[in-house]
Amino acid sequence: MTTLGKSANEGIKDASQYLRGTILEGLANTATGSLSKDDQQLTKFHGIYQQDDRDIRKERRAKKLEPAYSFMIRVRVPGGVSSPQQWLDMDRIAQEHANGAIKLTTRQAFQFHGVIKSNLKKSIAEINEALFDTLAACGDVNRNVMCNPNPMQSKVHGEVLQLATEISDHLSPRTGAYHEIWIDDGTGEKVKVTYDPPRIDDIADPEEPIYGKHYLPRKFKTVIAVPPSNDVDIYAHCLGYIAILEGDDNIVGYNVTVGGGMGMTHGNEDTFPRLADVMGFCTPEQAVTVGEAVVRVQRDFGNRDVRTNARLKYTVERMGLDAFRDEVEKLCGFKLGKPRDFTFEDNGDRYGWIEDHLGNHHYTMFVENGRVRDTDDYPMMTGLREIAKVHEGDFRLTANQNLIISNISPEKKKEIEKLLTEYKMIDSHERSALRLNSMACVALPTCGLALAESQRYLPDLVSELDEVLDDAGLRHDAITIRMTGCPNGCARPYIAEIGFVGRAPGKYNLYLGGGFAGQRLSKLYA
Ligand code: SRM
Ligand code: SF4
Repeated sequence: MTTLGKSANEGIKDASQYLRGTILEGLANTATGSLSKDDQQLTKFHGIYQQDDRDIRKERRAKKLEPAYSFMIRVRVPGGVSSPQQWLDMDRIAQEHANGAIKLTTRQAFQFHGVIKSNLKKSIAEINEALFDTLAACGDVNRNVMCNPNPMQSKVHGEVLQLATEISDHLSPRTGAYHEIWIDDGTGEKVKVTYDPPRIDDIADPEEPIYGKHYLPRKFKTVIAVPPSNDVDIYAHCLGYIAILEGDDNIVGYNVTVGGGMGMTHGNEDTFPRLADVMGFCTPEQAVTVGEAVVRVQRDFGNRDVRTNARLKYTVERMGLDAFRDEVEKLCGFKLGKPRDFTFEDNGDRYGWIEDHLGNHHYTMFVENGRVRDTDDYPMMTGLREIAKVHEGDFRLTANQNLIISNISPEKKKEIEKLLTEYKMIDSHERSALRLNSMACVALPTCGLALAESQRYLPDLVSELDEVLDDAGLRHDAITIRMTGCPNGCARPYIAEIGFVGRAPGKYNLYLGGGFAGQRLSKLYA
């Protein structure tokens, strides 16, 4: 059992009755569009953030109105895979309950913005009816598990996707709070949530056998990479698995990485981005147990007093990799193997058409900053809806905020191609290589932490840089460029070749020199 840490969030978790708080009462209060301060922390565990439209904050204040509150909902999509029906459901929820757009995030998830309080419950219920959920999409728990969306090796993709789903299920919170609050089963009775039992037998808390009532000290992120692609940016995450292959498609195990993270605070030298370390090797059968052990070590050794130093990267930095590995091995009851050789070549996506060994086709399209919406000259959202109506394969969200229309049979290819052409998506990747390797976080107007613009500004900056690149003959040279509206690093700017990090409106720190495969941190240049 963890002891109560000094950081304010620890007290909120402690008093929350396993993430219930007073969320139900807050939803019923129609006098305000907001929830109480403590409940705002708790709803994160349910995949929900309270926000307000920052573009009109001043105007509302002048009129003595409360801020224009609404909520962001993050949908958990293990491995980023969605069926066409699920795509249609997300599209409908965006139109009916949110601001009409879908955001594909840097962690292979869907986000809806602008959901008002009275629409929250039906949105979450409909997301669950679509067989997705939002539990643990945010909060101090293991979040959406990412994996390489690899369209080329379908057997390998199948295996890593299965592992991503298993880890995601296994590390999900067990509390019945989510179902009680958001999903009425009509009986008025508390919903009993059952999952597979923990693999490590030290159950201190029957309600939350893996996490305990204080959950983790901070957010926790897991990814699976398949070399030579590092599209999931494994070095930026708490826990990672690097698939080790023998032959073309035989996964013999995984190198396990720990301790990556991007977030820092301007002016606080105790906070910093950190690349993950390779800790050892495990077999496919051991992978979930190792994940659970890493979570438990972070649960017990992470810093619960100072929240800015609570991420796993600081735990690994403080303990040292060897001591951390010792604790993990103690819990696992077996030793990790020596890491195997691997090589990453890049962290970008492979655009355009690819045919796999089964003869199926996959189309990776560029979605600038993950913003799926219709504009006057680019009806992308409508086009994807029309494709989803006839598509029989799946959609895969990439960790670079792009989209793969996947598993298109040879018979269906012409029909999909026609729709891609009709809705102007067929040449989505006919852009400069700089733009194709660009990424920006949401920032203004919804993100409460943004210090500067990001997704609304980077496209214009890239247009200006394109002219410089054209003059230099570099239009087709892939260079990663990423922008964030604050130092939290949601678009992983510190491992891009060019990174812009917001300091204040119109002001950015410029970082240069990250590795093309996401394997090296950049340096502050100006
Ligand atoms: Fe993030 C907080 C958006 C990926 C590091 N992030 C936020 C919040 C929720 C702001 C808040 O706390 O109020 C942002 C909501 C903005 C909005 O209006 O939607 C936000 N983060 C995003 C997304 C949507 C950016 C995007 O444009 O795609 C990404 C959602 C991913 C997902 O589906 O789960 C997103 N955030 C990341 C990443 C990238 C990654 O994980 O690969 C990072 C850096 C890696 C890491 O975790 O170190 C990241 N977000 C943060 C941090 C800093 C954490 C830290 O260690 O200090 C915060 C702030 C916090 O946690 O206190 C944050
Ligand atoms: Fe908001 Fe900062 Fe994340 Fe951008 S990097 S979405 S500004 S928290």
